Amino acid sequence: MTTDEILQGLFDNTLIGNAPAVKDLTNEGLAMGMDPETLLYDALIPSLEEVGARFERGDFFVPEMLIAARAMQGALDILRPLLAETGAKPIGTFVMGTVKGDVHDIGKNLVNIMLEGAGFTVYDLGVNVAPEKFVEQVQEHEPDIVGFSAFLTTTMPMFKANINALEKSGLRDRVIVMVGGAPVTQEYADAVGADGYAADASTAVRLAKALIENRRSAAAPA
Ligand code: B1M
Repeated sequence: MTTDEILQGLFDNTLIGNAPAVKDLTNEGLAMGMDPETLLYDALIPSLEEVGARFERGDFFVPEMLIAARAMQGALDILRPLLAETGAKPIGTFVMGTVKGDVHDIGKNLVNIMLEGAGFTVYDLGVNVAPEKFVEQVQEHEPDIVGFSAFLTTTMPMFKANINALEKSGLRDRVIVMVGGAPVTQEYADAVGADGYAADASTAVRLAKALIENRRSAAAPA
């Protein structure tokens, strides 16, 4: 098989939710020396984008989205240790979750993988996380950053609800707030009062490092 055939096979089989084929092709691509990020960004993510486009057109329904997502998760299980570089020095702590009302977790999981690889300790609260749970976990872990992920325009307002809950508990000034997810924009992040927004996992890692550095240098004695 050529590398192009691996990428095409991954795209096609994710699209139809053929999880065993996606796993086999992922392993085969890696055995051929293909870069894990190439498999991810040139085949798996574009395939889920196509799933979304078909859902919007009414060609796909929720079950098709679900089996495509499961096929993608299988590939991610294989790619996870490879995407997370090892040996990075501890940089900071992150509490992360998908907001209340939202069960999309693939994007969040990818961000977590990259954060862990860059040396962050990540506490993943999972999906459908209520504001009270974020508050409780921020209190418990005292992270540098709390991250909210949302994939639905109807759940994005939970960013503001979460920030309000942090404010009410007196925690807002003690933690950096980052937001992200497919429908989120910088403008929206600014409007709800988040400290940072990233469109993808690599940008999220770069931004998280920069925000922590800024905060630490602002707190350091002159
Ligand atoms: Co859903 N879904 N879904 N879905 N689904 C979308 C999001 C949708 C855009 C599809 C479409 O219409 N084109 C649409 C939302 C429309 C809108 O709100 N405007 C939609 C809908 C409508 C729904 C339901 C309402 C459908 C229904 O029931 N009628 C329903 C809602 C369920 C709920 O949450 N309450 C639903 C359900 C599902 C499934 C459960 C079937 C499944 C999710 C499975 C899972 O996640 N375990 C699913 C899927 C798979 C999708 C699509 C096809 C793919 C999403 C995905 O995982 N993409 C999606 C279409 C799309 O997004 N184009 C769709 C891959 C991922 C890697 O995406 O955005 O590149 P990407 O991730 C980036 C960034 O987002 C960023 O980094 C990631 C990695 O680089 N990022 C952050 C993410 N979080 C971040 C946090 C950060 C920083 C960056 O800091 C904290």
